Amino acid sequence: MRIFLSTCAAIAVLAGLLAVGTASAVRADIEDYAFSLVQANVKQGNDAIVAVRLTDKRTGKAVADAVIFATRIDMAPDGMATMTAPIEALPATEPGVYRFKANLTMAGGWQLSLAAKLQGETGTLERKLVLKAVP
Ligand SMILES: [Cu+2]
Repeated sequence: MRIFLSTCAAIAVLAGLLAVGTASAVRADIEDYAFSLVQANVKQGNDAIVAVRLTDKRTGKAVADAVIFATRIDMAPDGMATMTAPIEALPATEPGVYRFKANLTMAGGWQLSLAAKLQGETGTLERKLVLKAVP
């Protein structure tokens, strides 16, 4: 009985360690990447181009070949969270830089919501970036 109990305890401790190790590894992976705006100000209009850079924070290097979705762009920064605009992906012209075309009809602050799937990483990287449309 005593042996049985201690074996169970050992297994429980081991399982706990494994669970903790897995959870922190997953979180560390996706948190190692960052989005940044190539330009914080973009020209207001139908064909506003928004470019974001995806980098690996551990190396500072650009990350190409990620699948990025611009899930939403809205004017939440200017108190107009319900004011959205159409946005579509454009072909990349530089590795690690992801470009979108948006119909930014109004000058002011816009919040871009991004979701990314990275090769070899579990989970989805979700970030929001604030840019400014200028006349
Ligand atoms: Cu607005």
